[in-house]
Amino acid sequence: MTPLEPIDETAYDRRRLRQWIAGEARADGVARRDLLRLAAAAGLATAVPAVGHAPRAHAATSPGIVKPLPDDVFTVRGTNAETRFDALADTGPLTPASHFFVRNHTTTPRLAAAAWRLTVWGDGLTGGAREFTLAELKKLPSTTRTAFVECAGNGRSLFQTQQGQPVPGTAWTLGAIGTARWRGVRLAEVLRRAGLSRRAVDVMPRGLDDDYVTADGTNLGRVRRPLPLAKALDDVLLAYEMNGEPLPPDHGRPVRVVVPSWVGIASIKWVGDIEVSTAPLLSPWNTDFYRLFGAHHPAEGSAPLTRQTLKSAFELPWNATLRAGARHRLTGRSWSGGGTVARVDVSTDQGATWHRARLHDVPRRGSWVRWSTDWRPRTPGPATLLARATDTTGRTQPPTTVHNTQGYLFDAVVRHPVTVG
Ligand SMILES: Nc1nc2c(c(=O)[nH]1)N[C@H]1C(S)=C(S)[C@@H](COP(=O)(O)O)O[C@H]1N2
Ligand SMILES: [Mo]
Repeated sequence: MTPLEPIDETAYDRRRLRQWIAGEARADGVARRDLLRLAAAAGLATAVPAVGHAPRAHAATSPGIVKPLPDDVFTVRGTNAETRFDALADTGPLTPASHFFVRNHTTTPRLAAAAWRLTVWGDGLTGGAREFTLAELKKLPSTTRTAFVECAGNGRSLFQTQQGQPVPGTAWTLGAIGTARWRGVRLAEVLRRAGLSRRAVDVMPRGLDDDYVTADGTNLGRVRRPLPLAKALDDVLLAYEMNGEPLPPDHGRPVRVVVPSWVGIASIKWVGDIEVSTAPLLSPWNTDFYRLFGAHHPAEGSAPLTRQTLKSAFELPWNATLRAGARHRLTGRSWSGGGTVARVDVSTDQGATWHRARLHDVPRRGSWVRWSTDWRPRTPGPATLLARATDTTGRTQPPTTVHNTQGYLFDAVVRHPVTVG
């Protein structure tokens, strides 16, 4: 297959909008207000509401998650389960499925692998639709990749607790991330076998879980989000194994998409079909959600989110008690969707002085690094721990994150409270 030129994302997005304006985009399930907003982004509409429509957390009584969610590992938040960062201290670079966070828009479906089919379809194929069974996918050349999956809203609650900016949505602390070794077939391989047209620009994987209905009763259909072809052909996997085991039900059994370094929503679980299109595709997950809205962003919203940002976390509970006069080994992790982590600095004195932490992993793209530093606190009382990562693109975690209405991509240095007792 001929390698494609890397695509400039800004130019790509502009082209996507132009095509949409020309009436070419398919927009099932996209509310009219979002289409208006996109039109405004291209400078074509005059009066357009500038306020982002923020989704509210849905009221779920049962999480709909299959695996056990012990209290010492998870915090249940609606239909989702957040990993406690202190519980990762016992794990290596790979997060066992027993500890991996779950983000479900609805509930985990129980799909029989033998009956499952992947349908690849759309006008971006040279022939008709093509179906693959799981057995067929497993016969194709396999690829194994270590990659984190992280929710774009990871760290969202810190907008409120650290910056006094309330934002709606799941109130994650820092545990909406896990790293696994995914095995599967490259999406590029499957698209090639399905007969990819040179005119294709977007692919849209869609999940087999239930339709997502917002709190105000709008049915947005099944979870789906378009992916530019350049990324789809680069490092995206259709994964059927996680850490050497068949995918667990909660993480997409039998097959999920894994989009390394990108916001978690791109990594569609329980994938049932993939549309391949010669026109840009839209879904609420790239128009209404997963863009930045608010006073500091374009009135029509930012471009759809792609790469994750830069973060660090201590493997300690919030308000942990550390004995005065003793030497403590502080451990944590840092990760970046942009480059690899180049260094991590830790401060125990409100940022007056910083000490370089020891890195325990070779930094790799799409993964995290574990780090540690020693601390002997002297004075009993409250203290704050800060960890600040710098990545190979030269970015360093800032003191504050620019607000956005849906609380995505929090990247500021987190003020982790502890008590010296
Ligand atoms: N079909 C489907 N895919 C999905 C979701 C979903 O609800 N349904 N949630 C997405 C979101 S928002 C995230 S952050 C990741 C979470 O993956 P995990 O539950 O395996 O940790 O899956 C993504 N893929
Ligand atoms: Mo997410």
